[in-house]
Amino acid sequence: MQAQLNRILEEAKTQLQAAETLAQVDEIRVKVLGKKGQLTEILRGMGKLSPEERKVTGQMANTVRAEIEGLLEEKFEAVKKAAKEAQFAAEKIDVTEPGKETTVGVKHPVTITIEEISKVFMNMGFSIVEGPEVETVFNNFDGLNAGPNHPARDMTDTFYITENDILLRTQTSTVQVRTLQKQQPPIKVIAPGRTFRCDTPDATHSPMFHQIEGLVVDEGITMADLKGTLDSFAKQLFGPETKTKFRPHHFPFTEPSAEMDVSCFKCGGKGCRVCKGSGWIEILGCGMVHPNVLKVGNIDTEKYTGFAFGIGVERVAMLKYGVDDIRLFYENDMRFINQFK
Ligand code: 2NL
Repeated sequence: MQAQLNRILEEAKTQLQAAETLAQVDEIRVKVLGKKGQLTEILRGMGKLSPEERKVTGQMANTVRAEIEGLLEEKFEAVKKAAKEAQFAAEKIDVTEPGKETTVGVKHPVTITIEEISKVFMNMGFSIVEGPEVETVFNNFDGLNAGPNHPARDMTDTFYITENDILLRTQTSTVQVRTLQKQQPPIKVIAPGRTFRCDTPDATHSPMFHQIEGLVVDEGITMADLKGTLDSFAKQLFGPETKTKFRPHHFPFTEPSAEMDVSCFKCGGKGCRVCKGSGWIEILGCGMVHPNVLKVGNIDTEKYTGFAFGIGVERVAMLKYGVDDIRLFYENDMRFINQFK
């Protein structure tokens, strides 16, 4: 029996030396110390021995058990440590390796232009208002004094969502109609955003484009406020030397109405390609708000007057950056977009 104990010990030692995983170590533990293990069997068979033999063998069995337990514990720790080291090695990060290159985007020229124009008006005390691109026919036409027979309402000029009530806004004045209905004067807002018209795309037309409209309503607002505000805007956007001139025009929502030209920022007014030789560039439409439009917001037209204007964003961007085809703005060709860094 003592020879057997020695063999068990030696065998356990050899096997433990070869073990590489926690599972293998545990397998050895079960084989030797488990319920049906080799050492357990020996201890069970000790009943048949004489008292002296039992004493000696019992002592030896306990020594062997203690030694094997110690070896198991040692190997268990060693395997655990080796596993952790292997994991560390596998997950090691080379901090000297060059990073992955990331490309930083640029702002779209239309965004840059909207931000530039908005900044000028914000510095003059205007707030920015926004509204939905899908609108009611009332907010887009009737509320702006463009009655049922106005030509812009034609199916061929406007994208209708439903036959009579819902459309894609053709101008951002819809947002100002909403403002007039929500808020009493003083009102001083600009409404930048996307607008839609049934146009076949060419170098100067796109079915989707951007507008910034402005609206001021208060006591005692006159054409002088309109001219002063828009002249100051032109000088801030195109430079302090810029001159402005106002030509009579017609819009259903303003009376009187005008278009504003700025002296050519390229040639200073002498005449060049940008201004097509005239020295002037048309930049926006404007006018004194029609009383019928103020009435939509239940505004007392005896007490309050106002002025409004509309600027085509792409047109300003094309002029400022010398872009000769509006479609370039929507093609998402990075060779074009990256030029506006
Ligand atoms: C243009 C002309 C214009 C307005 C827009 C407006 C808005 C309200 C009341 C009155 Cl709520 N007018 N907007 C006025 C005059 C001209 O835009 O040629 N835009 C590119």
